[in-house]
Amino acid sequence: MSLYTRKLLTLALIKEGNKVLLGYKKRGFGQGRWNAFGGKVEPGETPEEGAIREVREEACLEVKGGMDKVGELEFTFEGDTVLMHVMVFAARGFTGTPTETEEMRPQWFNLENIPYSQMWPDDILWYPIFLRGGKFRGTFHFQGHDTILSQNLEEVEAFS
Ligand code: 6U4
Repeated sequence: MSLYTRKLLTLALIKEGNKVLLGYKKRGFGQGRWNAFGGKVEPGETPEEGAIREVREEACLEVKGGMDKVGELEFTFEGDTVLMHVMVFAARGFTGTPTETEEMRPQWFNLENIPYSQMWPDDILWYPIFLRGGKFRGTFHFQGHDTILSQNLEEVEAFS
């Protein structure tokens, strides 16, 4: 029996040409970092629906054509019984103009200028897989929010 309480979360990646859209998180979990968009999956919605809703709420964009599942991540934190199970999706398309909300300040970044030093420390490990069109599965155990104590990351062909 696992001692962890699993929480299902989403992370939505928006890429267009040689740019990715990140949001500067103004409050909540990951505050002060450039994050992808996402949050808790609500009762009655699928993870993909949850990711689409978060993009709408946090970036003011409407996802078009659905999303592809590109990653599956698990995060645990030393001394904490919560396991964050994060399903990572990439938007196939979108409409609208990224607009600042109470929670996030969206900004486009060139792929050569992704601000990894101001992102979660695991991001620099898996973004390159996503950016070359791959899929990934990873687990990261943190001490605080800055130090990865142990990790496992693999590129996968598909999700079972
Ligand atoms: P509310 O709904 O305001 O209480 P909030 O504090 O905004 O929640 P939450 O829990 O809804 O945060 O979502 C946390 C978000 O952070 C999810 O999209 C997953 C993402 N996330 C968590 N750990 C991460 C990590 N190590 N690397 C990363 N994203 C992470 O890139």
